[in-house]
Amino acid sequence: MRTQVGIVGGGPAGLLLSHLLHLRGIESVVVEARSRQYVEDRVRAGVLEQGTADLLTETGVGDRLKREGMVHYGVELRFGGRGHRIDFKESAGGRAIVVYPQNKVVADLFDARLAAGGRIFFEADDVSVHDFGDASAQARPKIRFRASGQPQEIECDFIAGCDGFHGICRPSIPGGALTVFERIYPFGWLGILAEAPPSSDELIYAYHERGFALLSMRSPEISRLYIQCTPDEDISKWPDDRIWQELHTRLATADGKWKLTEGPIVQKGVTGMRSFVVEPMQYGRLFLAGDAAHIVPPTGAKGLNLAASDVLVLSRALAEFYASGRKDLIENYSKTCLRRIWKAQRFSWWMTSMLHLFDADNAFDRRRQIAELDYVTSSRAASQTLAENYVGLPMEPVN
Ligand code: RFL
Ligand code: PHB
Repeated sequence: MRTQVGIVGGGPAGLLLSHLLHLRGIESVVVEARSRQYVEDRVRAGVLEQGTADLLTETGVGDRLKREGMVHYGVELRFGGRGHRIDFKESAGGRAIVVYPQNKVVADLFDARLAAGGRIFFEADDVSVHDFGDASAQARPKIRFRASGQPQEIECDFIAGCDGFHGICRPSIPGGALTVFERIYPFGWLGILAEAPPSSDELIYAYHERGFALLSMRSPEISRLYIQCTPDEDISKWPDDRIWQELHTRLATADGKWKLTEGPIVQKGVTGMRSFVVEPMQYGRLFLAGDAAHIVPPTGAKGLNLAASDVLVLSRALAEFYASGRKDLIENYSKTCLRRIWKAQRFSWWMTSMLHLFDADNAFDRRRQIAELDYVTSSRAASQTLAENYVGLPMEPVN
């Protein structure tokens, strides 16, 4: 089988890339290791930057997002038993975030691709990539895999590695061609999905001496909540009652007036936290995008948004190549993306460092964190910095 762009991975990055390429008249085939159901049921991100939401809307996959997405013009930082609102209207030029779950983004993209006759292989086994190394060579890149037990080969002009952090594309690039920048944090998040109306209209990021807690949501009926835990926390030690108890403690206000609404917990899991970037994000005719190239700790809510900006840059570079033969945008793909990625890395690291307990015995660090939170919530300049980054820097770097 032949196509222009072979895409490994049918998560948000791969599907959005396929969709954007289609709108520019470029053919692609998506090869996904899992079933559609599995990908759609995976509980992941919840926050879209304004730019990501606009991109989905402008490219025709925003109908449900418009109906069901919850537009938020602020977030709360809670510490010392008090809430402090960061107002995006005032601090981020009226821009906002949209709370809309990643699984719905993925489902909307699947629907759009399949309705437009897009080709997606699900449950592909033994996926491998070949002949992508030399951008000027005659041999065309290939994706090989097995689907329903049958060997398949896709020959293409370019391969997009959108197969997430544990995918095969990044490790297929010869050792020595890539440099890894990484930081692993000494904690993780225990996340739950609960059938309980969110106890706040906006997200609450809470700093507490027992550790960080986050109140988020998926819909007016479903809450998404997280607590800081150890990176290898044993979930079996966390019966529902213990989770609620910890959430009540960490989110409590000093006046006792704020109430956390409980409900049946329908999903729970532990996520490790890391910051990771690989440079460059391309090798010959293989381009890495999304989590395949970088990971951020979830505190800044940036992962999905970075996946979207990567594939926007890549789709424009490929469109320019096919339209005019211009290669400079493709050659600069990694450089263009990395400018935005490093700013999101910085922001995610900063939010993480400000809000988590690193070392319970380090009183200096805790005083410093409180001072930082106090500063961010009382200085106009500092709250503006948080707001501007949280709602999202421009999707493509501005010179
Ligand atoms: P994905 O979503 O991991 O998709 C990769 C796809 O590739 C498939 N795959 C393969 N396919 C073929 N062959 C192989 N060998 C393959 N290996 C893997 C996988 O099955 C999968 O379908 O990466 P992508 O597309 O780059 O998207 C990235 C986002 O999923 C990720 O950055 C976000 O979920 C991160 N994230 C958040 N991002 C936000 O922007 N806002 C948030 O609020 C937010 N919250 C979160 C998050 C991630 C979390 N976890 C679980 C890590 C909260 C959490 C708890
Ligand atoms: C979520 O709703 O899952 C979520 C929200 C904000 C974050 C991370 C995750 O920073």
